Amino acid sequence: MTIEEFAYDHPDRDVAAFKRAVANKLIYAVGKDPFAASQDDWLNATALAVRDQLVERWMATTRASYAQDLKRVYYLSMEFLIGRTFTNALLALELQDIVKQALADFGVDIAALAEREPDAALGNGGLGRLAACFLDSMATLGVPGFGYGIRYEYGMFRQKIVDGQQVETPDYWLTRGNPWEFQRPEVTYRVRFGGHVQRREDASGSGAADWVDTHDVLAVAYDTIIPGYGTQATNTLRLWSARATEEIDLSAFNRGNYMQAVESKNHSENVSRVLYPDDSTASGRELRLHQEYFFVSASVQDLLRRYLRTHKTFDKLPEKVSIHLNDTHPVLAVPELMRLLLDEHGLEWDEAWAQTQKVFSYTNHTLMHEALETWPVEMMGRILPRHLQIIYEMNARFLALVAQKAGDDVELPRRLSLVDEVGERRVRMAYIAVLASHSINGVSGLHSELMKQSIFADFNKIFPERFNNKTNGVTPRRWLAQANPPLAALLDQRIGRGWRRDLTQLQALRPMAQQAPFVRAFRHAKRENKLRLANWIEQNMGLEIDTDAMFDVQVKRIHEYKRQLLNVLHVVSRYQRIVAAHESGQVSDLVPRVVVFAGKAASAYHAAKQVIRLINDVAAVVNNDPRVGKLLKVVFLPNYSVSLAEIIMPAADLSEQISTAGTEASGTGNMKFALNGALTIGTLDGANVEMKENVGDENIFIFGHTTPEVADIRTSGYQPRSHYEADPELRGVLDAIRDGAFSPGEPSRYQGIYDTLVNWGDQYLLLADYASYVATQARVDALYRDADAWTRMAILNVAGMGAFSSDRTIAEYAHQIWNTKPVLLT
Ligand code: T68
Repeated sequence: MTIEEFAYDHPDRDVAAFKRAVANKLIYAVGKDPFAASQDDWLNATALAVRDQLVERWMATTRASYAQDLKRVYYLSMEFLIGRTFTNALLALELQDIVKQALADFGVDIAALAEREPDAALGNGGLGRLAACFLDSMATLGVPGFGYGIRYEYGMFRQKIVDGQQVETPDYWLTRGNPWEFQRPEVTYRVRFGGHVQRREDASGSGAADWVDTHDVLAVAYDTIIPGYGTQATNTLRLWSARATEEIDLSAFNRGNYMQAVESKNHSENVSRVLYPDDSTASGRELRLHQEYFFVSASVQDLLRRYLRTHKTFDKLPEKVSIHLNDTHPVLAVPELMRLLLDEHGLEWDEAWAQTQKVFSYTNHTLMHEALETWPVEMMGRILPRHLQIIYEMNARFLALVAQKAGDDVELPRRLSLVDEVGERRVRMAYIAVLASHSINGVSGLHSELMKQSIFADFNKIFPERFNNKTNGVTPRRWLAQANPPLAALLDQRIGRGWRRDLTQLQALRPMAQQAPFVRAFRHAKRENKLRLANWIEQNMGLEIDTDAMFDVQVKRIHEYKRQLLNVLHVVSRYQRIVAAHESGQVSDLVPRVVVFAGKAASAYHAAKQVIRLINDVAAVVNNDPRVGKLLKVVFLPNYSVSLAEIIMPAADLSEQISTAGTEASGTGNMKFALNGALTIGTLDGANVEMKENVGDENIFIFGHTTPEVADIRTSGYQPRSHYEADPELRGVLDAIRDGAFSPGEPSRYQGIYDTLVNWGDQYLLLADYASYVATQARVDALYRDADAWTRMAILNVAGMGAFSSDRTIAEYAHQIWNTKPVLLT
């Protein structure tokens, strides 16, 4: 029997067949008697049965892409924030109903099972989640793509809130096994560190060298199938796990030092142990450099091996291989490819460099100076001596070229050098990315412009043709079809099912905003989603909330530039108004709101942790003040994650996207909210600008200073006190925070926040945007009072979100950067 016959003999596409498949997995793969099986056993068995069906597609796709000799895209990313896989796989296979029924026949509730699956939280935030949406879109569009990353044993930390403060606990997500991955012990590469470089004896001037006396770690592949939606096409996410080259250090063992023998093994395997939980900051730790090199070395070795299976020379490398750098974290892939071409495959420098430049492309995700990665020359020379040499050589050749173009600008070579010579010498990773890539993109129109004007201004003069924009997007499968069943069902009924693969079909909703029955049905769907979140909050936090109140939501990493603190100031102003009205015998005319926050702070980021604490302190006071009643509730949902976002996004009425203009590269939460029928209050920052263009100026609440205005305030000298003094309400808010109104046990707790905002002037100009923010919030209230007008606007937001599918983004990458063709499947 051929594999096809075997596979298609067991299509498992009816309930009875699927039940047999699950029972088989439970007994023979999980090893459990159905009578003794736990929920987790059922989940694993069902996942394995579902996975079988993906495997068939996977093999067909792999075979087709070899047969068609297609160009492959390798998406290198330190982070893939996938979340759960079970429901997503069912959606891709259109198996929800069959699996639900099959499990029900066994007395197992599919929803409860799905809840047991841990999130694969192998990322911090936007950058990692974007990579996950991109994998989904690449598979859906048939782009032959591989994600390459690290199989962290510990993902993003779990956040607990203890006495109002963030406490981090480890996320050992593999405890109960991972039924979705295939371990590939035969796909193992040696990754070398340390040692020193010897000029190769026989290498007369070719530049090749030998890297010797290294300390080595093995990289073992683990593959996860990434299914496309509405296609047989699948892709692969290949994550590397570190293994020691020897199980134990024999010499230590023979000396009788067992502990030391095991320690060295542990040391090697630490490389893939834990995700760095620092978002938007460069962390200078040595282990991070090891991680970066570990995964790019394994990935580049792997993709070269795949290429060499069907090619004898490297002439066609750029025709068959595209390597995309998701931010600078994988930039060492550049000197690694050069090293392999020069030292292992004997190419001359010019030839190797020409191919390298055609292969690489790079996405920048931040302009913040503190987030731009640099590594001390000393450290790089110690850990990666050969790579440092190659970087020096790249730099010397580049600066020779720059010198020709510099003219009177004698400072230009210093500014453009790959090595920052000021103070401790450091390698500028972003500059290597720009120099080695044929395409450099930002992630929103505004961000891409600012990128050319600021951090890469000099490069933009030399290589203007390399710079471009690719506005981010989100996958409609997870962020609408899966997360929002009530709205998805309504859309299916009114505009058909095609939006899952072509999000622009949402346009058809526009006229329906004027149809009363549709408006009612849309509001009904929103209400169901609000109830789901309210239930979650009641069950997990014991807090009862009113689903008629406006759900005003800000969920994202906690960072000063994102200005959760501005939101808190507004919350406190509402609280004070409610109390003042109450004290004077009136009832406030404010619209009832539930203000929801969620997000993690980097463990060492004190200012962000203080914001979390303040939110919780404010919540404790507001939620327990009998004068407030239903008019205001403040909720900080602990442990924000992909699966929690799937509950939150559909339930929001108002989406807070309030970063200082010019700081948020794009944002993707902004898109998820609007796609699920929330209205946005936001600054003209990141992709908010393009959302406004797509939904119409009148359907979004824009406030605050623009990017050029922010720059003007900064150059002319920001005067926060003038805002404080001019606005009595703002003063009341800040004084209350300063004087311990929300921290009575420790009145000075928030003196620092006050000083930063009022006396020192924070970098993100909170007070400069306060008046405009609060005035705009009043307009939001006014609209919410007219439920039909609000819902009409929400519908128009959904209708305008077609452009923000990650399918559109990936189609642009594929056509304009990677130049790949889709796989054809019969
Ligand atoms: C985010 N960046 C941007 N960085 O902030 C966001 N950084 O505007 C954008 O929408 C998103 O990328 C996708 O383009 C990040 O999320 C990180 O997570 C990060 C992680 C490690 C080191 C530095």
